[in-house]
Amino acid sequence: MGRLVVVSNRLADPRKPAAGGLAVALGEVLRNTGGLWFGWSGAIVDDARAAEGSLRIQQAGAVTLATIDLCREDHDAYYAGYSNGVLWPVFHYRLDLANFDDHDVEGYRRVNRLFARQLVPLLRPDDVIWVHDYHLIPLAAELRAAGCSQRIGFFLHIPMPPSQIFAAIPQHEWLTRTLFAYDVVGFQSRADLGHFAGHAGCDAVAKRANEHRLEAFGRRLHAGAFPIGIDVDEFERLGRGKEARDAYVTTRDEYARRRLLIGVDRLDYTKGIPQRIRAFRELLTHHPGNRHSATLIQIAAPSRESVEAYAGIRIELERLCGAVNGDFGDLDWMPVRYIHRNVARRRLPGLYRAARVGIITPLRDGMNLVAKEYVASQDASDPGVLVLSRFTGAAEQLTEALLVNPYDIRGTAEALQQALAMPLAERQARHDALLGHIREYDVHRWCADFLGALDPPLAQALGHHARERRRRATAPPA
Ligand code: GDG
Repeated sequence: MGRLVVVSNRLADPRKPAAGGLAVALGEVLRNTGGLWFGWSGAIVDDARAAEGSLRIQQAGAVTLATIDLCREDHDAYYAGYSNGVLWPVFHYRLDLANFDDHDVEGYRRVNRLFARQLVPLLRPDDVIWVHDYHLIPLAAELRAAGCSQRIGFFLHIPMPPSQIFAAIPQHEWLTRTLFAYDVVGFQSRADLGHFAGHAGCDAVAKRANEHRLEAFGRRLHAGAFPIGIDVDEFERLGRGKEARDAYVTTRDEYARRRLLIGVDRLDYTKGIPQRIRAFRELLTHHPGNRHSATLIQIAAPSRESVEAYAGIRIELERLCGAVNGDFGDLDWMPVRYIHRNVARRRLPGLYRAARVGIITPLRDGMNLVAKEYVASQDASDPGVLVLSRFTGAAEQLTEALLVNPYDIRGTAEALQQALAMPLAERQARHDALLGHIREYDVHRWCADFLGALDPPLAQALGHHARERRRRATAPPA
C-alpha cells in the first residue's frame, strides 16, 4: 500500500479534538498509511530566504507533519491577495468583491512553486498525493514540472461557479489548464461538477468521454462530485461529553421560557448573516406572537480579519443586531444574542441541541458542515428543525430541511415561523430522514470515495481498516 500525502494551506494536529471532523478523518487515513501532511505553519517571517529554509518536520503519532513558513510579501499576495481577495469571492459568485491585481497572482504562483520545491524531496515514488482547496490549484502542475509522476488528486471545498462567472478571472485559462495536471478533481456537489465540465468544454476544449472523464492538454482527468460530511460518531461522542451537556443544560435553563434559534458561522460575507438578522426581524414584525418568546443566538467566529472585504461586515452586523434589540427588546427579553467569538468545539453540540431551529442561510457555500452538525446533535425524540439555504452544497442532499432563498427575507421569515410551529411528528420524520443522509455520506465515506477514484488499491486497503474501526466501535465491551 502506498503512503497518503495530504497537502493543504494549513494543517491540524489530528490528535487534538479541537481539530474537527475533517482533520480526524484525514488523520485516520494518514495514520493507517504512515502518511505525511504538508502545509503552511501559519508563521510569517521577514524575508524569502528565511522562508526557504524553514521546513519543520514533526511526528504526530504515525503521521508526519511537515510545515514551512511564508515571508510577508508572499503571504500578503498568495493568502490575503489572490486566494482570499480573488478566488474566494469569485468562486462564491461575488465578482463585486474581487480585487484583481497582477502582483497577487505572481505571489500565488511563487508560493505554489515554493510548496512544490519543498515537498518534492519528501516524496516517495509510490505516494498518493491529495491536495486541498483553492489556495493550491496550480500545485500539481508545479509538481509535474518538477518530474512527479505520482497519482495526484484535488478537492475543492468551496463552490465552482458557472463559466460566465469563472471567466471573469483574468487567469481563468491558466487555472483550468493547471487543473488538468491532476488525475482526479473533486467537487462538493453535482451542480459544481456540471459548472466545471461546462467550463472545461469552453476553456480547454475538453472532450467529455463520459460523465466523469474529461480529456484535454494530452491528459485524462476524472472529475466527480464527492459531498463532504461530518464524523457523525465523533460528533455524537462530543455531544455526550461533559462540556456539551453543561452547555445544553445551562442554555436550556436560561431560556426555559423561550424558543431558541441558532446560527453558527465564521464571520464571512458568504454566510448570509445580515440577511438572517433581517429575516428574524421580519419574523418578529409579521408574527408578533414570537415577541418575548423567540431568541436568536448568532455565533460569528472571527475570521480573516486581515482581508479588506471583511472589515465592513462586523460593523453592519453590530448595527443590525443592535437595531433589533433596541426596537423589539424588553427588560426581560433580548431578541438577538450576537457573539463575535470562537466557541469551544466541545460545547457546540449542546448549543445546537438546545435550539428548536438551526438557521443556516449562506448566500453561497460549498457544502456547509454546521447544517450537518446541527442535525447530528438533536434529540431524536424531540428534534429541532433545520432551515437551510438552497444555495449550499448541503441542500442537494438535505432536501427534508426547510429550504429557503436567503435573499428572500420575507420567505425566510415564513420558513422560520413554519419551523417554530412544526408539529412533533413532522419534526421527527424530517430529522430521521436527514440523519439517515448525514450518516450515509459521512466524512469517512467522502474520504473513501475520493481515494477510490484516485487510487483504488489504496482505498481498498483503507477500507479494511475502516471496517475494523466500525467493528471495534460497535463491539460490546470485553
Ligand atoms: C469550507 C467551505 C465546506 C464555526 N464556528 C465555530 C466553529 N465553527 C466550525 C463549525 C464547522 C466549521 O467551523 C465550519 O464549516 P463550514 O462547512 O460550515 O464552513 P467553512 O469554514 O466556510 O468551510 C464549506 C467546508 O470547507 C468543508 O469542506 O463545507 O462550504 O466554505 O465545523 O462547527 N467551531 C468552533 N467554534 C466556533 O465558534 N470550535
